[in-house]
Amino acid sequence: MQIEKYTVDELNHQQSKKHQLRFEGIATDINNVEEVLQKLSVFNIAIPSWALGTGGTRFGRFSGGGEPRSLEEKIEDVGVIHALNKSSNSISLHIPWDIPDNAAAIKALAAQNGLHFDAVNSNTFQDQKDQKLSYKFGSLHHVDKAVRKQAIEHNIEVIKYGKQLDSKALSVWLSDGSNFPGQLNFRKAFQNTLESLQEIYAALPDDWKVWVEYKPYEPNFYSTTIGDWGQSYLLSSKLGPKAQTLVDLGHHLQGTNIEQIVSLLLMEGKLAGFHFNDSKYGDDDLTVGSINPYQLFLIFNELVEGMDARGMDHATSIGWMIDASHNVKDPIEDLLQSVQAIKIAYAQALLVDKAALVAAQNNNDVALAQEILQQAYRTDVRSLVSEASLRNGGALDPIGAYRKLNIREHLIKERGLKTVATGL
Ligand code: PSV
Ligand code: MN
Repeated sequence: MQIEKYTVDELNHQQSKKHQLRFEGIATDINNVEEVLQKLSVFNIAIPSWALGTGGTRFGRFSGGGEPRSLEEKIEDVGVIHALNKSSNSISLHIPWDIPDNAAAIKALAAQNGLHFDAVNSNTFQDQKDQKLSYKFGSLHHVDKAVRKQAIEHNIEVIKYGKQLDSKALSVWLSDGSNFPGQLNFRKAFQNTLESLQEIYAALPDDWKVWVEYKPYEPNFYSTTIGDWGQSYLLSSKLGPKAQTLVDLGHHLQGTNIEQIVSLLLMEGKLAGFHFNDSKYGDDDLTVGSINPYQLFLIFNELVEGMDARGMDHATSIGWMIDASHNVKDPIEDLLQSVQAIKIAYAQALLVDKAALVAAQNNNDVALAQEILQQAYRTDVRSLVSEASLRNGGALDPIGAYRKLNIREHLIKERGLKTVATGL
């Protein structure tokens, strides 16, 4: 379904007085407001093709209605998100869940919706119907060379699909690991993974990257072969300049200082980008900013500082993506909320008084350093995010607009109540 721009404009018009008052209130307080707005307006966050349907747990799945039944409908849903927030101009495909059989037609449909293709993701954590060898005991780290070969070939095939769509990165997450002590020789598992990744690396086009994601546990509960950022960094360093480490916010043990990891990876030029989500216990895949928005702000504070230190373009030099699962919410609403949360954290990080912070750090003025960060974090920047969206032709209040335009009801009418999207 396509959203007519005039319907969004009408809604904006109804809210414009209230917005203007709020925006002017904050704009006078910020020296570089135009620069902040400009940065916000070019900042986009990719949507994963697997997050547009209702997720589930191992205990069950409760369908939401009107879910996309095909890759085409997933692209249309991302088109809806982008039409409302003007901040989600790309989609990331998971293969084989979303194989673009007719790449030219898929690309044309995406372009019609103002979208392009972000990283392509391989999948060697599940067995597919016609697959010869099983990944029950892993894929790229497997003890059997034939299984490793099959997984390598799959990744090379994913690159082939990505090339057809003008993607520029292959994103690899392995569930490889062990469930019990003694099951695995850690060193051999690591070496096998490295050698397999080297073969995949050799198949990358010159202008591509491979993003190596890490995760401490699940589905394996004793060890994961790429379990943390150190292991991923070791692999990406050994692989070469086209390999980098991908940070999924849910892939850390409780209490991990993610902002410090991000800062050091950025310093080394090894930060591939993000899978954004939020969590209270583990890989909960909850809406970004729903549990710990302060941590999200602290991560963005390191990102802005670190990227500026290296002269990097905030919007384009690393990959920004959501990786979440929506078990009880409407996936489109959840994704709209996540994008808003990311933009809010980014806007707050842009407001940090950097010179004052550096001075406070150099003077060991701990209290002042905290005050400076919290001054930015406690600023209500929502009207800045709205203003950026408005100037881009989006909605002042994307979620409100989604509801007022009855989009889910339209989708249910068009697709039916009991549709199921591919993915987890
Ligand atoms: C694994 O938990 C993960 O975060 C990886 O990024 C997968 O590709 C994605 O979720 C979808 O299952
Ligand atoms: Mn992920």
